[in-house]
Amino acid sequence: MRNTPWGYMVVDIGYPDGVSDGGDDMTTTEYQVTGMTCGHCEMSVRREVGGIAGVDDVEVSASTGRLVVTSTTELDDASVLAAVDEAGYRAVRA
Ligand SMILES: [Cu+2]
Repeated sequence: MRNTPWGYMVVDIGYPDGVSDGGDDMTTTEYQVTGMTCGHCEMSVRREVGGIAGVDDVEVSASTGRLVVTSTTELDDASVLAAVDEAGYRAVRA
């Protein structure tokens, strides 16, 4: 875990994100999470995964177990799996 998750965001502000013809380097990665049962579970996962440097958006569903992470950089699977583990659940790359 990095101490300053916002460091990446600050660097990114200089980027022209209006340009979307291939210049958008957002990465979406899907995972399957087991053990979530309700909205609180979703929230814990969202909070932990959202704290990873470079993560822009986290979509998670307790009913399907689907976790979709949008990030500004290619994510290290291990850090996402560790974050989910930290929240108290298990994830595998989908
Ligand atoms: Cu729950």
